Amino acid sequence: MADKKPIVTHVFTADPSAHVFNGKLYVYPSHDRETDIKSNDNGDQYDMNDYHVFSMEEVGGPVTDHGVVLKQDDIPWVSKQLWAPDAAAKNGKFYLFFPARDKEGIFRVGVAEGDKPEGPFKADPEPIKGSFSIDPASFVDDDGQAYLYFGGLWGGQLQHWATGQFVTAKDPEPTEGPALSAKVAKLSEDMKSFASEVQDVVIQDEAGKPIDSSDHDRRFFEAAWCHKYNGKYYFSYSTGDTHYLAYAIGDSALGPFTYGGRILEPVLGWTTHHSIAEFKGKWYLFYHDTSISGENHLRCVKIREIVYDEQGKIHLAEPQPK
Ligand code: FUB
Repeated sequence: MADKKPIVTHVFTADPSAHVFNGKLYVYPSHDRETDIKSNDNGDQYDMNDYHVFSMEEVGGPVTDHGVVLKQDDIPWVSKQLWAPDAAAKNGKFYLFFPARDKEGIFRVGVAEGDKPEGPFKADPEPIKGSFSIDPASFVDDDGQAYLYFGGLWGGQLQHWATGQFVTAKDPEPTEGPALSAKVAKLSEDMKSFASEVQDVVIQDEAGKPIDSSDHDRRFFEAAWCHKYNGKYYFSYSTGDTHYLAYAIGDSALGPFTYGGRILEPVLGWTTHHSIAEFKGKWYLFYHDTSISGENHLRCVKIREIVYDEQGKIHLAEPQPK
């Protein structure tokens, strides 16, 4: 079985967040670009400065590039690095959530509003109050309550927020005890602020013990996503330096979530990042790899079908090529 083709090849795309709006499938990715910045564990080479939106009527059909829908120059608080975004719809408006470094170099999450799923989007002049770190992922529950998940280790700075304040330290990711957690907060009705305290997304093992920080095959690293299947909440994420996409299942959008397994084995390239969405009766995994460029920071988005077994476990519909 040959590997999947990228959804587009005329620009580099990564970190795909997929949603179905008005019967069409929309993908909100990062827009990777060439840079002279040297690669490092801080992710300085991921030096993106705008977003495109893509849409399609069918998986595998033609993909429309809606062009630049938001750019760094139009966001007053941003200094650099427009990383992995997500989108949401509420009350007839569309919202783009995005992480970027502020003028002090600290990652925050911003929000931009638009009238159409394909944008354009206008950013609020300040980041969401109380937001920090990277990789925002929104989830609007059946009762209309919206949530924002976020967080990412290493270059994503989550380890600097263990005390609730930004603390500079050389390598503060813990090596024992419970792993650092992704974060989640309820969003306000207008989607522009947090309507609850920021709390930990706790991932536990089958015995109810939080995943340990030494367990790099299962601990949260970055790329949070939440979706609902069959009344259960699925929190999925990247394990970072072990390069898996993993998931955990819970009874509430706020968790706790019990580790359920892996969705995807390592892809070409260091990062792995995804979203999951249902479209026309099938479920899909949206992910990226570096198959076009061979460079970690120049990625391309792909789509694979996933299926659920009777226990609610996630499987790829077709095996992943080695
Ligand atoms: O695209 C920049 C960063 O790389 C994302 O924020 C992470 O999830 C990783 O994919």
